[in-house]
Amino acid sequence: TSDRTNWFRQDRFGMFIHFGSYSNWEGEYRRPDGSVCRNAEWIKRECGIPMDAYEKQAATFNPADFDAKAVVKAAKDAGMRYIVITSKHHEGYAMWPTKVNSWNLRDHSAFDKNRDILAELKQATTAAGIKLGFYYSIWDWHDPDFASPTTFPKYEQRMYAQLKELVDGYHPDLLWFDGEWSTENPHNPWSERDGERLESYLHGLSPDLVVNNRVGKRRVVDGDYGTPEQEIPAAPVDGQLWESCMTLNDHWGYARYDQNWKSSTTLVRNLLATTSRSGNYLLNVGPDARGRIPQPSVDRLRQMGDWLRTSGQG
Ligand code: FUL
Repeated sequence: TSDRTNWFRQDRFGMFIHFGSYSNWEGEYRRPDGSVCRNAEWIKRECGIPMDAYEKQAATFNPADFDAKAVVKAAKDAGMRYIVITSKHHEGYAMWPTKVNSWNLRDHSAFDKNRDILAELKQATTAAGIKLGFYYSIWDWHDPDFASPTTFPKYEQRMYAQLKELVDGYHPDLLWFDGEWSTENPHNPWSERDGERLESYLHGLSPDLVVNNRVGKRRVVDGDYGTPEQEIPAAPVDGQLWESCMTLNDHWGYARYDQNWKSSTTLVRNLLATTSRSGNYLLNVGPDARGRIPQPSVDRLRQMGDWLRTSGQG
């Protein structure tokens, strides 16, 4: 319904957070032969890291400096009114204490077992009066049942169970799906029916959930809104709601070596270009291995907020 998207149509500007066990690599993998391979949230695949080495690295992940209040403050200072954080990226690692498997931040890390960063973010966003959404990748590199047609239904059941945990346990306002385009998926690709089934399951759990179009096949009828990536479309498609997601530098996840930051002038221009075409702008930050948003990102968010406030747009 359009009621469900009321807040989304008004709120316009959000913070995307790419944070996972990949963040612990900080963008660099030293191969056994000494050469260095660079990437961010795709490091496992793009650098061909064997699963045992990847798991070993995740076991040392300790984002002790993750500070939900500071994250929410950075978002609010920028004029952002919602946050979407990766609850599970393609690597399959859950950022909450899922009971579905042990490949998660509580059971497979060096992080404080009493902490739950999604719960902390929920509390901080609620206190600040802003919305919270979760990114969830349908594609999963870790679950052995994902890539075979005979076992895929077992994976799908676990995916449904994880999504129920997220919706019932954290009451997100939005779910941001991704990875439906995987060519490894035995449904090859994820079908319209898969998307429709998942969407109605989720709305059965929570009718108010806003869902992006990557839940299905990115048709206008899939989910509530379109998801152009790293681009600002000239015009909306068939009156569809849309949200353009974009990086602050050249990566979504943290990459220590990437200092190619967009200027705040460019960022404000992008925000205005997007909102003037009735789109939302979802601007990304990638916390480092300790869970801190890089200072150049914080600075730029603040500068955007300063501009919005002095120009009376905030
Ligand atoms: C893509 C992903 O493959 C990227 O890693 C990133 O999450 C982007 C927003 O969506 O599909």
